[in-house]
Amino acid sequence: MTSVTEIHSTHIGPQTGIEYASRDEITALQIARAKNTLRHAYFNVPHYRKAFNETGVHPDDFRELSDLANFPFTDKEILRSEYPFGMFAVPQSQIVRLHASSGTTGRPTVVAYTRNDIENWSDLVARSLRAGGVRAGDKVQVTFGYGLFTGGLGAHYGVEKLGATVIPTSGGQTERQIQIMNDFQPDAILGTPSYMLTVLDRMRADGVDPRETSLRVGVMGAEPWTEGMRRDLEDGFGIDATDIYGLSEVMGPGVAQECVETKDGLTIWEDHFYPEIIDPETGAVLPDGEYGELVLTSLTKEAFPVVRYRTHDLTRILPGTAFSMRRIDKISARNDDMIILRGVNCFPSQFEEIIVEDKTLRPRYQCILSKRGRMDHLTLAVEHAPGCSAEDITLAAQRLSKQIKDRIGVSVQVDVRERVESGEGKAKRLLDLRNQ
Ligand code: DLL
Repeated sequence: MTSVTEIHSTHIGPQTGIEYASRDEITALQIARAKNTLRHAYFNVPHYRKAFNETGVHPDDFRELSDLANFPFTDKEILRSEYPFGMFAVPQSQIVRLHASSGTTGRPTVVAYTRNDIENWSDLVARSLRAGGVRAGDKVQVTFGYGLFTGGLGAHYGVEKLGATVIPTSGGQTERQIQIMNDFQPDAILGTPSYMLTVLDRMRADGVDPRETSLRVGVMGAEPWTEGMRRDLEDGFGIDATDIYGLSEVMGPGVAQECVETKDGLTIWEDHFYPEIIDPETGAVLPDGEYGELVLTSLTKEAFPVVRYRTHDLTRILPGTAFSMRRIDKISARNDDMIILRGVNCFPSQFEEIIVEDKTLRPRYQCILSKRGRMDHLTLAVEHAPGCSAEDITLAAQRLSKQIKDRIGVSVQVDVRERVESGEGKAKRLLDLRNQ
């Protein structure tokens, strides 16, 4: 059994863990582990064997990390077509857990974990939370949903592994969350940034000062959020808020995490994942520093290895700062959330950046795409702050549409409302009604 002191010596205090290893050591580890993963996938998952054979590559062709570019991509469509268990690389008797990601359409993707996979995942979430400012001995309220979604249980095991106390409230029931926060006095809270905003607003509406809670840090993720949203949450609760990234297909939360001391992007835990950035159009691998789509290869997963999984998340790779492992920039968008309005490409996060600057507005918003004749039409529904007059609302709408026109170059219809439902888990920022 790993004791709390051992966790301390690995992830805390002396900088001796793998996160601080030299680049050469990390590269050597990645080569050895990527080779194992390619062999494991090829010999145990029919899809990978077929795809490698069709591309004319074999795991033995892999000698250095750049060779990975010769291997085929994997995407969500492939995982869906193998629904439910076709991509598993071990017999079912070795699988201790299943999760699934709902996806917006059709079949979910089902992912599996062996006991070792759960151990590694818990270690990585513990490492992430530590980097994000949570400490052994803290009480941690987990508001990510528990169930097939990886957020709740993934965070839960990591909190325990860190040696902290988990308060598994799961998502929703905001009044109860606030009551528990008041009674149990947590030091840290984990959840989606949009839900954290809901909690903040509810406290204010109930006359509770959110800066008076026991909270010191928040570790938030599962959806894109801007620096402006971070400022709102940090100032609102009087906490440090850091960003946690992950996706079910690659593991769940804890693939990358922002460091509380630097808040300068998220360190990718490169001992377990190999990142590439590609041009989403051509599939070509781009050099570090250039923006594109993040592609991830798992390096240690047993039950569900993934080779060159296309995340659709847009970012760039940056050199390490707090750790020797490389970072990714905060993910501001997914390429499937891109809105093209009369030829101009834009993302919901660009609207968010403008919304958070206006104190009359709340960063609770939704982009609604519809058809006006043959043209695409975008309505931006945004919530206003409490206590606004009709005139305040009209002026705020005018300011916002002008700012959007000036800064992004598109015309949108702004609809300032008292409420915009963004859900209790991940906020759905884009509603596409064009085919209805
Ligand atoms: O959202 C896992 C997770 C849970 C991550 C809790 C962090 C915290 P999925 O439901 O499979 O898994 O969704 C994965 O969510 O490809 C991104 O588009 C988005 N996403 C996750 N974290 C972030 C983040 C979980 N920090 C998809 N910033 C990913 C931006 C994020 N987008």
